[in-house]
Amino acid sequence: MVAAEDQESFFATAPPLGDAVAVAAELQEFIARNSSRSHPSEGGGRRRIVCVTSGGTTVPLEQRCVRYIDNFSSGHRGAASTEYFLKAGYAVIFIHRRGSCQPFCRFLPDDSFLNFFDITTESKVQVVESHTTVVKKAIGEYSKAIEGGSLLKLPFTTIFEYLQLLKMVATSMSSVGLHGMFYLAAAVSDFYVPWDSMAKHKIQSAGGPLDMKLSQVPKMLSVLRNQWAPLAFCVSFKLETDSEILIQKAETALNKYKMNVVVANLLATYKEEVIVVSNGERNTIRRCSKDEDLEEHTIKLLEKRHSKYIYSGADGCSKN
Ligand code: 9Z3
Repeated sequence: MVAAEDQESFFATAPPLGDAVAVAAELQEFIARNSSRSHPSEGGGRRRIVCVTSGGTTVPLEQRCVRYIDNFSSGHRGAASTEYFLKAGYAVIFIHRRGSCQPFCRFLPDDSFLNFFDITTESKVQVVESHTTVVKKAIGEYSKAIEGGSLLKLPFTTIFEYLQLLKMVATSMSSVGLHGMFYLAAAVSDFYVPWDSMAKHKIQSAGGPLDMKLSQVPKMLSVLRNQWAPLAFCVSFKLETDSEILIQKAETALNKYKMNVVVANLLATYKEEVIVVSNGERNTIRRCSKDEDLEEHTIKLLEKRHSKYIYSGADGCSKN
């Protein structure tokens, strides 16, 4: 259990989000507009809203930050999952690390971006013929999501920004009830330097080796489940490097934080395979070829589980 004081002190001492008022207004508007729509899949009902978190959080070592600790995540999982949630009719709040992989941009090359363009004879720039189809498709799908008001993107960099955004989204989504989902794919720091004990200026090397004690980041999953959005369908991720402990750790998270589903993955194989762990069930999802997205199958399975959860009033797919 999270000690309530740890959680309160985290938020009380964190540097406040610069644009909190604007973000809160944007969120309220997004949630109100989407909840008044109907869900396009079979059975209809209220529009479902999912909060997808994506990318790694940083832990600054200095208030005027020169150095920071980072977490492993490109944001690919979250970006791909967002595309499949949109396809399934969900409205998506995409809380993502600044600069990480974005929905509908996964195909863009990291280091040869300019190879996508040509200067035409009229001195205009255009996408090269061989990439036109894929770029057109991506622009079409992205514009549909943005213009249709189904995708809201909220960026973070630090663990402080991430947890404040998650809290803001979760408390705003409590009105969505059973139709809300959290899909927590972001790689979240376990250890951090509390803001009030952090060096104000760049740590100097003249003082010799750095001896630093990190505090534990309060586990917010149980707060999310118990206080912020108690009715939402909650999916968290468990990343391990040791296959011997993966499932046991996923099951512990499932029970301890009362998640509906924990998606377990290993660093060595996370692009090829995930194990979807829920109360009494384990489903291994493997991709057959590199052209296939693991997330397509994962989101289909989660959509079905979420439907069952909604139609049985949360009991059919027990909160554990
Ligand atoms: C994951 O396990 C994601 O699947 C990956 C995706 C980060 C591996 P990429 O963004 O990678 O496609 O490059 N995310 C959760 C990692 C995490 O921090 N989980 C915590 C834990 O394992 C629980 S919230 O303790």
